[in-house]
Amino acid sequence: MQVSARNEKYSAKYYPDAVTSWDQKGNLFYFHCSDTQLEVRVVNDKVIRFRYAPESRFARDFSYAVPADLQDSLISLSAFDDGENVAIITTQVKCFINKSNLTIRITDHQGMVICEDEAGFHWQHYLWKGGKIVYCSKKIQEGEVFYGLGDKPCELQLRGKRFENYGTDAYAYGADTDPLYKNIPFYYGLHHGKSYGIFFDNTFRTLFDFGSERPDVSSFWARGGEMCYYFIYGPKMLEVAEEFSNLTGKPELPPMWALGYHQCRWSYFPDSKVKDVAMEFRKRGIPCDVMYLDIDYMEGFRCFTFSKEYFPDPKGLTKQLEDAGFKTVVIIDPGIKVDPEYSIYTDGLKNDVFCRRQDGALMEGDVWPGKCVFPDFTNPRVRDWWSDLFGVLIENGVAGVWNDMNEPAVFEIGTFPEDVRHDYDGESVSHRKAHNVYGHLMAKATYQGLKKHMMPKRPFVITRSAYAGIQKWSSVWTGDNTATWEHLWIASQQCQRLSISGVSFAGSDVGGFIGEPDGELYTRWVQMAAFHPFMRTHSASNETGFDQEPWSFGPFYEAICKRFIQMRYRLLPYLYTTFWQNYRYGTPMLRPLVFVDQDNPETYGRNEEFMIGDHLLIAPVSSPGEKTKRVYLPSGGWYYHWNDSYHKGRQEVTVAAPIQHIPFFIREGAIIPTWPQMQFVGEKKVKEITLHVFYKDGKEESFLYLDDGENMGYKNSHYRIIRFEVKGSKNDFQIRQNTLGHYIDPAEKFKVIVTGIPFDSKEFIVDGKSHQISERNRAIGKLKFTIDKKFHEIIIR
Ligand code: MIG
Repeated sequence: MQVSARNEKYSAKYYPDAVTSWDQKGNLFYFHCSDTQLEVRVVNDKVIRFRYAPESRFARDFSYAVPADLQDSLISLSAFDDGENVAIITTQVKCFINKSNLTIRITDHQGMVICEDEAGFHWQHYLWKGGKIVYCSKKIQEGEVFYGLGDKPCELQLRGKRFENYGTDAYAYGADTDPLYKNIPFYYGLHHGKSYGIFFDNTFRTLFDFGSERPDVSSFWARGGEMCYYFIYGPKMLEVAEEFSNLTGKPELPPMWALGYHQCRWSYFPDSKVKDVAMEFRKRGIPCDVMYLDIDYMEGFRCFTFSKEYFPDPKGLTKQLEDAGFKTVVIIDPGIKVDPEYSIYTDGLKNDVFCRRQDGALMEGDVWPGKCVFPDFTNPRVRDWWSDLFGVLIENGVAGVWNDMNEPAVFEIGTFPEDVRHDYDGESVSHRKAHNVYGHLMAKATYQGLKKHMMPKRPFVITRSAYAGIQKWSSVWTGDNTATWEHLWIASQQCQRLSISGVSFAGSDVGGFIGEPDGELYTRWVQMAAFHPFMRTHSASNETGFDQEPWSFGPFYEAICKRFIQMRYRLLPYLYTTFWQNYRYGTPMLRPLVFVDQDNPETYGRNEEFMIGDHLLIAPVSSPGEKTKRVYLPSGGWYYHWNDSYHKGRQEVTVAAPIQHIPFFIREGAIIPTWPQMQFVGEKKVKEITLHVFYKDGKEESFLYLDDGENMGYKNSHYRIIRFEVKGSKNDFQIRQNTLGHYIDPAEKFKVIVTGIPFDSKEFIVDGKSHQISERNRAIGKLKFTIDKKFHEIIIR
């Protein structure tokens, strides 16, 4: 029948037929089928991009994740046609393109299949919305597990589940809520100890299925746009993460103060309240670097204004805070109030910066200020316009900007209707295509604005919504969580997952945004967040007028929270070095256990422990009343922080977990740098850095990165990198260092504290000069001495 035939045509899925011809131009390959085409771009020896064009029409080659100047960098490349397949070969992988159906099979050089298509590329008409739904399906390999996808709140391992990305203001979400705020269409597969990544660079609504629909098939698809994805080979998961960062852009270094403790509230006002809270930190000796102003600092929620009533002298306020060692961060939402008296609105109209509906009317919607219009951040001209607006904030002493509501969120209707038009850097598209990058590009424009007005100081931006690659411009937080134990656990999953999705600089609202935690929950959250890259307490206003600060739960909990915030400050050189690794190599700061020990299937399903940096393993307590905690230790040897006991890895240990402790371990052979306790970054000039050294029978390396912590000079070799190597045997232990870079660090001494020496040591030799080991050196079972920072070699025997 006519009708059903027509239906069939439009509901059918179309699969590629045989390759009729193929050709190669350098590292680009084209495969022609009767009505489809595939482009294969070999980016480097581990990274291959596939673009599949139904009906042979490629889209514009453009990305909001991958910088346009990405350099292809290959060691070697060859290709041959064996009649059945075309094989593309690099030093790392072999990629076979099946000429009968365009399916892809990628193997390593031993012939092990890493990633293999099931049906591979296919598509469907999308009659109602236009364009095509583009698909790719792959075989799930034996024992394969999956990770990644940004801010998903569930457990780390994703097999058996299905997800979608469409940025959503997910107030009070739960562990099963999907989608959330961020859109990071990137995942890892791991099987037989080898891993790869798939980055599906498509900004429409994207979907991922890891064996939920069919148990042995994984697939991803989008409701529009192009089937464009990158295959990234590891085989180490950390290598996949680093390649993904290479592709989507590495972050800059944050100002060091942003690693400190942040205090936030919806909202602290008037200005006297902000000052009072800040001074309370100093009075109680709880370190803090940053105070936030939430929406009530503005004049009627008008962005880039200050309330005349509550913040009559913003410059005076930020100056007083600065004098006491606090930076001020203010919120900026995308909604611009419709108000003919408001210059940003009128100027925006004049410059035609606001989004329009398909028929030309402005996109209007209610947010906090009432009726608003919204800049089209997908337009480079609008981003420039927006970036100019930040002058007024910088002049008033603001040090960082917090972008909220940029999914975008709109009252009543949730988000923009799909017909809203966007420039999309010159393409003119509907909201369907721009939705998932709206907040991403707002953060980009904000970052651009801060840079423009703050140079040579480093900007600080934090955003709620994002697309892949956000790390280039901004940090993130996990949105509107609740004050429950489940959410403490969720925050741990989300921060780990964001970290492996390119976005290390992430944190949660400590204690929960919605509702009130009790002292125990708040304290456990502080203990965990002390080891997260971003640490901020934030909470919403409520009827009881309860404020969420480290002292809100009485002196018992205050003392514990204080101890952990202090510990974070002493650990700043270690944390900062971990930021440097993320900036320099794209290495995730937080690492799930599977990233540390991927040959060991015991780690695949572990959610409870994570590592920060190379050497610290943390096991947050996420249920009330816990007295002990079972912790799985990955391979290697581990020292338990609270009593220095040594434990072999690849086993579960049970440790005491009283409220005064968070279980944490240090890798054997590690050198953990710390510096003196401070109330805020830069309070004291550091004269001496302490090196906590942990004996290992064998070798291990550690790093210490130093620079001025606030300016951009590190990009021009104003930094110092110290690489330590330790080497231990049954009767001696050596520590060596070498350094790189031009920065002169003011600290002149290292205080060295060695733990775990198994032999009866008599002397330590520093660059050939021997020193006797006395009782004094040996206090509390550790060896301690202070030496010139420029040493080359220490031998203990
Ligand atoms: O509709 O600015 O996630 O951190 O305090 C709520 C007020 C808007 C949501 C953010 C939250 C912030 C709040 N915002």
